[in-house]
Amino acid sequence: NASEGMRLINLDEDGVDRAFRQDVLAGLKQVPKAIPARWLYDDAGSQLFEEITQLPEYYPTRAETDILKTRGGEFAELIGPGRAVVEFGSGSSVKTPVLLSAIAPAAYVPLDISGDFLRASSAELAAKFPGLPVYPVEADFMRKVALPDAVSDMPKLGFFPGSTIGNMVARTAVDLLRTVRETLGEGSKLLIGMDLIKDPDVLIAAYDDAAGVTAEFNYNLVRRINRELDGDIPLEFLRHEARWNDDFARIEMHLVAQKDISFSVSGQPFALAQGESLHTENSHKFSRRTGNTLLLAGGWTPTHRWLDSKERFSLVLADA
Ligand code: AVI
Repeated sequence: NASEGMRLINLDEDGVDRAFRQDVLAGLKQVPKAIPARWLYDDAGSQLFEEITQLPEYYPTRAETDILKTRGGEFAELIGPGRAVVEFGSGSSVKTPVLLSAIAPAAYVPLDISGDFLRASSAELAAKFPGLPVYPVEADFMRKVALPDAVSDMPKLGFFPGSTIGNMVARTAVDLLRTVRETLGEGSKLLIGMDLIKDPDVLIAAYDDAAGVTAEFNYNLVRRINRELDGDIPLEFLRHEARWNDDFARIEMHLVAQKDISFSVSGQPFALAQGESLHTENSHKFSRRTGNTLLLAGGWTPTHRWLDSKERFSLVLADA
């Protein structure tokens, strides 16, 4: 009947919630238990990530900004003016203006899955660059995106900062790089941030800061599960842990049970034994070679590479 149909349609349209529930329930049934890192970023999580980027231990944001600020002349020479800059993610209020000032682009196209974030950051940027056409596109860039007609004849520069590529396992990262190449087309370039392998103590401090902001970022996922998926996970018995996985060259975030616990999520029962963990994020780190190999596998030929003055982070320029 009609009302039944409406209810079903409403449920179907509630796509995010369904995907969240499905990912969390599937992840809790996995061995070892793991939840995809994308669910860390609700409003509270995005706010906490912004705070993380300001922490003394979290060097990637400062290091990448340092490269952008000091190498503007080289970017201008290698990239040239008149490109449409297509940013994967809705843009940082600091990094994006530095790049745009350096290379004199013909247009700026931020892509983001969150329309609210996208509109706010696009308005801010348009105010800073009054002559620059800005065409925000609300889209999931894990799939090929149709760019606005206005930029179809312009050469493109993809900008993918922050080492966000490192939050994906290699298979997903390669799929994304190939999709990015399809979105941008032949003759385009890509400027991508890749965090570097370094002393594990430095890495662990960056993901387990003294002020406990990264721990809060991790705990926020549990709060979100409890709130949105009717869970009763006892957060007081979970401890944030940043672990260096040397075989896979990545920092992992975990929530480790301090004693045997049982709980339910969406009416389904689960348990964690003492010492068992819920794996919530990977942040892969790269060497020159592993970074280049990943780009090549994704269809991009690296041509130039820059490090910050303390050699903690890399920005790589590649050709499609
Ligand atoms: C967004 N991403 C690149 C961050 C990183 O460093 O992997 C997310 C993050 N997780 C904990 N701290 C920061």
